[in-house]
Amino acid sequence: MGNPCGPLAAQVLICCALMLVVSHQVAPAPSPPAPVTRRSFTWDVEYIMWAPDCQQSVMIGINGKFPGPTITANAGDLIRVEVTNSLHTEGLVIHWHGIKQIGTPWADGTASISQCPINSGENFTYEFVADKPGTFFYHGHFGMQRAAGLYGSLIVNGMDRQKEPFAGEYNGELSMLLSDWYHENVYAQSAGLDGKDKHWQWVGEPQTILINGRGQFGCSLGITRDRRACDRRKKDALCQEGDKSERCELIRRSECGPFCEGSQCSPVVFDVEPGKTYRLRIASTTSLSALNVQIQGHKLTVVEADGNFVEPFVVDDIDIYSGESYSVLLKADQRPSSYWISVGVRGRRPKTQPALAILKYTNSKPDSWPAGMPPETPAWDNVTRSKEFTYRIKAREKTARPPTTVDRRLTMLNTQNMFKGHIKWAINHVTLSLPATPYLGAYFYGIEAIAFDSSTESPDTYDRTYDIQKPPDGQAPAAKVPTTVSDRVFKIAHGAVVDVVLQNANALEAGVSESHPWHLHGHDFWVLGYGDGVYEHGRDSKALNTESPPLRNTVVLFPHGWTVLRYVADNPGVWAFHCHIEPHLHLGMGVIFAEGMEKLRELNVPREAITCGEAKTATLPLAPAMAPPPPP
Ligand SMILES: [Cu+2]
Repeated sequence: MGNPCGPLAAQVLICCALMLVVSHQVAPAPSPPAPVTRRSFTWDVEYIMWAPDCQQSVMIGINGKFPGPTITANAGDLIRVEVTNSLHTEGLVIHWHGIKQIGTPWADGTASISQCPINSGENFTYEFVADKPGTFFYHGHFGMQRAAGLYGSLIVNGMDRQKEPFAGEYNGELSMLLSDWYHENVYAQSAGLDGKDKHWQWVGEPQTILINGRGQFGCSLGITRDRRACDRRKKDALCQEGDKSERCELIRRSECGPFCEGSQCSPVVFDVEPGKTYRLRIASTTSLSALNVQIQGHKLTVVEADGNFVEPFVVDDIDIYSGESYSVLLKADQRPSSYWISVGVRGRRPKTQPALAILKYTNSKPDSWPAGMPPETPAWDNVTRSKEFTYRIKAREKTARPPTTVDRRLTMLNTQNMFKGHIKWAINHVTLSLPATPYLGAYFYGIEAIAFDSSTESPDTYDRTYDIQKPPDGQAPAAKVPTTVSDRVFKIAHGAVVDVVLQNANALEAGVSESHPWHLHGHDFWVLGYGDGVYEHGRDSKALNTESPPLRNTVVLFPHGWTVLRYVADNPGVWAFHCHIEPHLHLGMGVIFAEGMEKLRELNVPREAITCGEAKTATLPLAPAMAPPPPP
């Protein structure tokens, strides 16, 4: 496959044109186009042997390394990534989490939704504009490839950094990409999740939390359940420099202890200068775990969430769910020394040790470990504390406010269900299964009728007699709606203002309801509010925050509670909206918004992005279903 994108100028023009359509602004007087910076990358994606937590595993690497390279760009830059799939037995896509893909929905990197998976041995070029500054990341969005290690950081700075809010308040930047790691490979994980009846197997808790791709399994820097194993590793790590014996080489490559220099699992050390302030960017691409981050002896000032500046507030620690990102200001205002950074599990009974990193003042004693025990992250089941943190996030002054009139309201009941012996997650009793033909291609070529179930839309609400406090089998007969598996979509008209009420419910087990971080592609949304129990529009809508709701791309739905969000459907494309917990999405916890499809012909959709499944054979040669726009 060649470069799927049109010439640079055309690309930029399309984006600019769309942004103008979106904001309904009068076109400014013509001026020479600003030079666009193109940032190009060539990536080879393959399975590699790596020891992210001191234990050798097979994982997905980019250009031979894990995690993938960090992309740093400025807002307005054109990012071009040529990806070669060197995974010999499977397809591949990469999603750019937090990038809106304005005018380039085919570059969103979602298999079966925005594009065909890149075949083994083939390549594909993503080309898109970094539409705004923020802390983002990228990750696999096919099968469970994210959980296999396919991810990395994507940092977008403001076009003029000095004009960014808070720019004058920090001297340097630090970056922390959080993830979790399983020793069982993703094939075994997904086979277990797909299993029927007694063959169904939950993935369980991860073995290790990773910070920038590094962790220490069972050996949290000496604070370990198995002291002897830890000591053994420590001893093994004492290979002298220059010792080229096979044993030492092996130790260095894989089983090297956390104390061994140059190890793939040595703890991350963040160097800071005393008296300076840092913008610490934190993003989470965990497969399962909700996390809490704290730094011994230091306060954190939250200033950014998912690429949007928020009203600053000071905390001792932050909660972060998969799919979220934050920037916090960190002042190196303590005695010059070393301090622990702890990252612990929230919301699930932790069987995973907290991850540790070190904050090190530059003039502190070299090689000194922090004194004292690492800070203990809050009790895993203290949901009230998580809510308190989350409810404090408010938009920074000057953030765009949401429209006040709403065109469409969708209420989404989140349930866990049995379907023909399989455990699934469902939205309004429908569990998502993706079609072979990417939706975007189906619409582009006008073959929706054969590509997926386009006879009806997904249900936009649920039977209000459903008791969210009870498991599905405890429901009254009228509310016992059978679960179906479907690839239906919501068709959203271009420009519509959409409210989504996420309504949590009880899982299969009595008394259990889980937190779900919901992520929307192609958009930021305003988080209008949260609450416990059932959302009652007449009562609860009055208390929604329409004055300072934070803009985000991921939001948490708390157990047995509700979350309301609003977005403007101003970005034609087919966008996933789903729980960011990898095994939950695998079990069907998501919906599809086919948005502004009437505008699709205005986009320069590259054929190789969307030609597979029925699109390959339906009509040859394929022609777009809609006539191209007239020449200017
Ligand atoms: Cu979930």
